[in-house]
Parts: sequence; C-alpha cells; structure tokens
Amino acid sequence: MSRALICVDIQNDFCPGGALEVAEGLETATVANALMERFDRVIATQDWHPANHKSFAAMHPWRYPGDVIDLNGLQQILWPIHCVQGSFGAEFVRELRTDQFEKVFVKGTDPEIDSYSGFFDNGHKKATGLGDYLKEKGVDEVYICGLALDVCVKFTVLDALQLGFKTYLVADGTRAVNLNEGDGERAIEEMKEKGALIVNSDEVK
Ligand code: VGL
Ligand code: ZN
Repeated sequence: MSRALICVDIQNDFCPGGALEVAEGLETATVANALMERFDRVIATQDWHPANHKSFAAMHPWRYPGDVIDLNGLQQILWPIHCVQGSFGAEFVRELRTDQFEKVFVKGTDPEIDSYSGFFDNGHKKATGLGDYLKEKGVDEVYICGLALDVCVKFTVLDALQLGFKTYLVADGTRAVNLNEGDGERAIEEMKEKGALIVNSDEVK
C-alpha cells in the first residue's frame, strides 16, 4: 500500500486578498503542512492559466464573473482573472511547505478549455499526467486537500475515484468558494455518494 497527499491549488489567488479569494483559504496550507510527513509522497496541482484564458470574464465583452457561457460545447462559469502563469497570484502561498512536493502538475494551460480536476480537463480530453504518475509509483490511496472544495477539489476527488484510487477527502483541509450558499456541503455529499471517504486531518495516521 502506498499513499499520496494531493494538495490542490493552494495558491495566492484563492486565499484572502487574492483575485478569487476563498474564505479561510490559508487554513488549508496549515493542514496540508501538518499532514505531509505522514505520506509516502506529496503531490501538488497548480492552476496555471495563460493571460487570455477563456474562463476569464474579461475575455468576453459584457460578461461578468459568475455568468455561465458555452465554451466550445461545454458550460463554463466565468471567473475573475486569476492564476495567470508567472504572476504572484499563481504562486503557492508562502506558508506552504513546497519543498515537500515531489512533483507539481499544472492545469488550465489551454486557453480554450478549463481544467478543474488535477487529472483531466473539463472535457476529459487531455490528461495532466497525474493519474499515470501515481499509478507508475504504485500509489493506491490518495488523500486530497486544498482549494476550492466545491470546484477543483471536488472534480479532483471524482476523477480519482473514477481512476480506481481509494480516495479520501480531508475535510478540514479544504474550503469552499460557495458561489451559491451550500455549495460546499453539496460537494461533500456528492463526493460521499460517489465513494469518497470523508475524514478530518486528525484521523489521518
Ligand atoms: C478553481 C475556479 C477557477 C479552483 C480554479 O482551484 O477551485 N476555481 N479555477
Ligand atoms: Zn482557474
């Protein structure tokens, strides 16, 4: 048995003061840091958009963050400009022990399609390499924390389940955007329904 901790998008733009701030987002770094030494390997994902990414409302005249459009056949929520490659907002938060990362997988690099999951783009067309990497290393259990619970963490968890990993959500190591009230709780329900195990960090031995 080999297990990995996957830290999803713990980046400045998703923390208070950032472009797409999540309340208490920084708490996820504290939890992730405390968990790292209990794992065989620690992997991170990083939202890493080109400046012209079409998930940005600013790319679409008269559209605003929160609007939903059709983007190349997929429903796309429009977001504020965030996690632009090379920007401060795209950096991992300073508190995060990035020296413990064995490998970082970037996502959202194609301007024409978004990528919430750390494994695949939203159309499930291209893989980031994370799934193959974990299989190659013999990982069978993944513990997932980070940002945001109701967006990228949720889709990363659902893909991990589909790929056959025993998948744990570290609930106290995530926070939700809550575009709509209750999104975070609904995300947890959906993950649970689809087979994810919900734990708190103090239960991870
Ligand atoms: C995310 C919205 C847009 C996330 C990324 O990491 O949860 N959310 N891009
Ligand atoms: Zn993004």
